[in-house]
Amino acid sequence: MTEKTIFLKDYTVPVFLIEKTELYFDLHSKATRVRSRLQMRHNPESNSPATLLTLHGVDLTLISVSVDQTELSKERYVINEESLDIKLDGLIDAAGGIFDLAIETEIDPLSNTSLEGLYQSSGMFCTQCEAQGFRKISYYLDRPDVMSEFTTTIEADADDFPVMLSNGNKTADSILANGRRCVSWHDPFKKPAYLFALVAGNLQKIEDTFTTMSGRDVILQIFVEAKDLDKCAHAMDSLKRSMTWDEEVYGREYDLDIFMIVAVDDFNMGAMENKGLNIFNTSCVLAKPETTTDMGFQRVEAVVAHEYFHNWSGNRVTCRDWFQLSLKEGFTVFRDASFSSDMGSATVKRVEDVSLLRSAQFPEDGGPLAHAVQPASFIEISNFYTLTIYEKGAELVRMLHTLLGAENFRAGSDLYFDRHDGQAVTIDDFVAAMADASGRDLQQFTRWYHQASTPVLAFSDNYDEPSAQYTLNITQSCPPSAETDTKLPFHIPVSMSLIGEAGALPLHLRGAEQNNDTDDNTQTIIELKDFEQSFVFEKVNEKPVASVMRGFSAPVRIEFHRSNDDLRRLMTTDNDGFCRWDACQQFAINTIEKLQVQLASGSSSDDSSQICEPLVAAYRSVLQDVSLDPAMVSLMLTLPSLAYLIDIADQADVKNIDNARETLRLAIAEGLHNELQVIYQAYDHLQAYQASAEQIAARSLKNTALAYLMLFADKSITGKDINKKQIIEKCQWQFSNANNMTDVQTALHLLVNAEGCKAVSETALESFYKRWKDESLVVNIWFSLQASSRSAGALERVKALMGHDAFELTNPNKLRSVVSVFCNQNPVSFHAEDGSAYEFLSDLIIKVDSINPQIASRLLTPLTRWAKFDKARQDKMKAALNKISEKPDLSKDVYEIVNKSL
Ligand code: B3K
Ligand code: ZN
Repeated sequence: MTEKTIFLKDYTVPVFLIEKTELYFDLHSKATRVRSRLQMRHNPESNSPATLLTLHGVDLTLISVSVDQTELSKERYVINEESLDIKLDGLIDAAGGIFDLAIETEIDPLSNTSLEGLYQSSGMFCTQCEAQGFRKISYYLDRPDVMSEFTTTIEADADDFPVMLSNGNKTADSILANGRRCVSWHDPFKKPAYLFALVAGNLQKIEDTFTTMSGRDVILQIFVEAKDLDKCAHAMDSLKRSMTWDEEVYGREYDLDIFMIVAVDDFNMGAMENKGLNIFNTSCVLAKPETTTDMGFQRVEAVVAHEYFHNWSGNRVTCRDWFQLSLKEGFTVFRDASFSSDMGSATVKRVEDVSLLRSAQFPEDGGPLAHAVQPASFIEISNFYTLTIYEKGAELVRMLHTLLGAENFRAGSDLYFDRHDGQAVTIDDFVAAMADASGRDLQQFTRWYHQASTPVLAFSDNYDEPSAQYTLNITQSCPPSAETDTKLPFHIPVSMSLIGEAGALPLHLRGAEQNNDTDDNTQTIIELKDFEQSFVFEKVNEKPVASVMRGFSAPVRIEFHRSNDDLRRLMTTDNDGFCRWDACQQFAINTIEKLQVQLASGSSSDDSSQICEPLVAAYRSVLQDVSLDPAMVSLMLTLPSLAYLIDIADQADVKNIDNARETLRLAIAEGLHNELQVIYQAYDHLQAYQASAEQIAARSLKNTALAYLMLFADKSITGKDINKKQIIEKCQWQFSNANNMTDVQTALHLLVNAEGCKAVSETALESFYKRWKDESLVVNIWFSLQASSRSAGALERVKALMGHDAFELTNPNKLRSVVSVFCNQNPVSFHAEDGSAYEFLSDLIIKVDSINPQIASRLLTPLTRWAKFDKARQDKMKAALNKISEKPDLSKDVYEIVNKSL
């Protein structure tokens, strides 16, 4: 099988447009009838004649087609696997090119396990149309540059489906002669089919109102199963905060009279921004302290905001074609990240985002699936909902914000929305609005959208004491990738300061105009445009340590060889929170790399302690700084993830990296035992739960301390007089008595991972399941805890979990919490030498592909990273990929990933 590649360069405008779309759904589980009436028009901008109309359609049974109320004979059309060709010659008025098209199709929502199109899950009908799911509902011009005014009527059994929803405002509700109920909705805003939504189910709702900046009242509703009504308040609060924030920060007001959110358990991703009717994975809407971790609360807030913000960045102004996906996703992720940072701690949010980039987006950008933020081609667009499109895309928007400044950026966004309201546009249009509003030349900047791979910035410096001059040299390079071998230099904002013994020094950059707009003359943004540039700072009266890429001002790899003393100065003195944290990370990486060499050579553990000591000492000073936000301290104490350490290794010896990392963790646990105990005690008090930044920070630091204390209790042989049993009892106490899931989950995780707590952890796992077996999202936590556990026999455990009653192969959340967690968060077991986990994963992917191709394709990611590992593992990983590729009838999704990664 070979699948067709679609290229951006082949884009042409649609031959036909659809002015109005009227849909009638006669809902039945196995045989839903969809009748559409489309007001069609030949597109005056198209060079093709109005003789052949090709509509998209997949897995549809065609019942009838009529043009201008006349049913077409079979000779008039051809049904292909993914389209319907209709011969129009002689049928329509060629001059005006306007005609009515009526199509009736039949679909089977109950058998639709792909969770794309219209499907029925736990009794409820729901849709997912982005990117190309509408074509599984009806024949249509399923492309984002065809925007239409939708009217939707739903007919269904009145008792089974008390709630029947679609986009826009409800216009009619009646009981038909046949006893079924019939509800109509009208959406006045033209939209592409990917934003269409329909829901019918037995749901309950919470309701609120929001008064917009111009004084209009909007009804806000969240629909869930009755048992989940007590978990909606946080999402509703988040929604109202998002609406206010978008008015205040972007001047964007909501436009319909009603905004609805529906939660569904079987969903391929987090949520979907359908116009006026967002559909959410339950995991991104439900939250209450007893069942949801702090991270869960934050995710709900972020996803609610993200989907709401799409109403402007995505819906009012949408994408011309799917190559422009990052236009809406990159911009919207940037918007939701700014929102989260305004709602909580900006530095913490930044550190979390950079950690995600480094541990997951950098590997993607350095692997066989590297693609530009605006890709040039794809086989299956579903495969391009990637960290590169979302997170790197957001970084590009962030760089524009940094380069333009907040005011010009806002002017650019106003211009973009004004200019393009109601249109389907391109990334170039977005950058042009930014350039026009600010007067900045962004030509070179646009290379960021076309050149894949993560650029590397290498810094070196020199301080000349007699002349008080400090020189910073920067070179940029970018590894080759499939789309482009040689890379032109990027336009990169490098935010920097010089840190003296007592803090940031005033800057006098040679050749630069002094920036008088701001009082802060200790920080500047250098704009790098060439492969190599040097910058000379004058009147530098002491040897400084450069603090570069402040706030992580560009998505690059940073190479800057610095001494432990320099890193320690940044850790303790830098006034940029991100750089303080990053200095910790670098210090830890240097230490882990030394440990790896030492452990591989088999020398004594005294050597290990010597290697660890400088970092432990630096941490001690961090812990003494009472001015630091506890969340920051917690982040600083958290070592770089295994995923990131694997990514930065030339060839990753996972066991050796893991041993080194664990050795360092133990050294910290031993060296800072007293300090950590003080911290744990200081924060260990019960209080009424709030998902506030302050409380989240406190819990985070307390639990980081507990993790080290437990490691100490479990592994330390040097601790003499300390009562280790007491620590384990504390952990057990926290597990049994905490009033929130963050503390309970942490305690259970620590018990499960401690070697000396087998019996205790078995009992704890059992009681946890017994208590929460009816809460599907909590059961997912229970699954994840076990799938990620470091204890021996992980693969067998995963297989057993997949046989558990609560596991369902058709539910993406379950697959994610068992299989994805095991493959991505348990690297030591996943990369077991015998290759058993690779084989397990390939067999599973083949099975899942016939159920849900999008999920199968996502599961492939860890196998695509084979180049990082030793030859024996590479061979086994490739064999697993080959086994999949040999399977006939693979989905396009899996086909594309497997073939590109081999
Ligand atoms: N736009 C959707 C993602 C759709 C994914 C389709 N495979 C959610 C979001 O980014 O907001
Ligand atoms: Zn989005």
